[in-house]
Amino acid sequence: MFQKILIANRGEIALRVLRACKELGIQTVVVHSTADADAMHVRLADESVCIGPPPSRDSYLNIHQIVAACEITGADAVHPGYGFLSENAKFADILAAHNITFIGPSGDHIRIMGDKIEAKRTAKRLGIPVVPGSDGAVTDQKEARRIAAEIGYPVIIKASAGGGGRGMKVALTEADLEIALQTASTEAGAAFGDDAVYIEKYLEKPRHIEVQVFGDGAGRGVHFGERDCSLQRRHQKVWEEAPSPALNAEERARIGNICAKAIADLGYSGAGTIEFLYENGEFYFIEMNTRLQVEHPVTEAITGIDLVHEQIRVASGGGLSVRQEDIKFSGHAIECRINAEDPRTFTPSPGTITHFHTPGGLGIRVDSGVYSGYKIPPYYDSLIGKLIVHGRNRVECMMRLRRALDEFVVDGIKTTLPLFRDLVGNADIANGDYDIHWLEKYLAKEE
Ligand code: MV4
Repeated sequence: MFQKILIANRGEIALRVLRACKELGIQTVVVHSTADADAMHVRLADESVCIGPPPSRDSYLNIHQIVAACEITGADAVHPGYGFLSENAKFADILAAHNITFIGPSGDHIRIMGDKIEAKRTAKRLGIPVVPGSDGAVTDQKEARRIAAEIGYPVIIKASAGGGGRGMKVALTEADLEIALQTASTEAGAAFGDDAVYIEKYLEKPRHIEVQVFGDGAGRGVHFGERDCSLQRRHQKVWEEAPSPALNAEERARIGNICAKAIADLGYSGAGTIEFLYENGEFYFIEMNTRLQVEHPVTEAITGIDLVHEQIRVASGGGLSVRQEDIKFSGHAIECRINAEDPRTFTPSPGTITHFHTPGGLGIRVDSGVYSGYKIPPYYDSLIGKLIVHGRNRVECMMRLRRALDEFVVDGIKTTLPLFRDLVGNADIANGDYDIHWLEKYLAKEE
């Protein structure tokens, strides 16, 4: 097991990883920018190293500074959290070259999944159902027209270097195809330095359902069920739940087992998320994330398993603590992302939190790095905390969530709490009847 882990992140996820390290008796080092000197994770860590000025590229993304911090403090592993360097293959490779363990998959597996064309090809080879479309990159208009005619309109053009919604164009008919292909490719070249694009059948009203997987790097793979993350705005998830209200146990086991086997065959190590669009009872792979995700606590709530413990165990060579048959699903969990934003326009609202009071009681978890008197710096993303509620079933979970939202107090800044107080009372949400477009349509109506 590791002696000392360096946490290369900030905010609630730095605290989340710190808690796991403490439970496992592992010493902790955090790195931080000058803007985060007063952050909770800096106060609670055994050691801290200031690695630069506020902009991320000079601090949380500065690989050399982070490696130096490892050398100075004698850390034997790095947990990257999510965002920042968590899916940076070069960072994983550099750490390996310094004999420091990256708590995550190999640089090669990160690289494969970062290239969306290569990711899709790999998924298909491993037996995962994918969205019908081109076999690889599409370069000329004639080929694009042939493929689009074959799969049928509407189609979507996606950047291979994109992901998370960046660099996509929809063509409703052949008349739109030429411009869609051209603009997608030009935009991808400008944004990512890679103009490769591919074509897929455009699914009009899918849900976003993702499967949590883990590999031990030695040919074993397990799944921890799915999360439904359809409630999002501009590709930012807002509300996530497990299990998905749309699936039954048989569908869950079928897609879960396909994913677990794929992870085993790939020789994948650590936590991963296989993302699908789900429409008319079918799953279609879109992307794989090679990191721990913001919404991992809903999976922890329904399985009772600490996923950060598992990441650390696997990375240290101790293997997974569970076999597939040990993973049992119990009840329902919902996560609300509390952002320092206007609840309607989502305009960031940094500033000082004058009063912060979190709900408690059975089935309530709040992951947050903020406190009364904390000043939210304007340089980073606006997530200030997550409310995770667990109940024996979805109805109980929703009742408890409504109560928890009533107890939650965040004064001094705007937050997304009022939006969640509206959503818990909405009939579609109560019925689990929503797709990836639901929230944006709802917000447009409310204006
Ligand atoms: C799609 C799609 C419809 N059809 N692909 C957006 C994020 C990126 N991960 C993939 N995305 C989409 N891919 C096909 N073939 C619709 C989306 C999409 C979306 C997906 C998940 C969650 C929210 C979304 C919002 C808009 C579009």
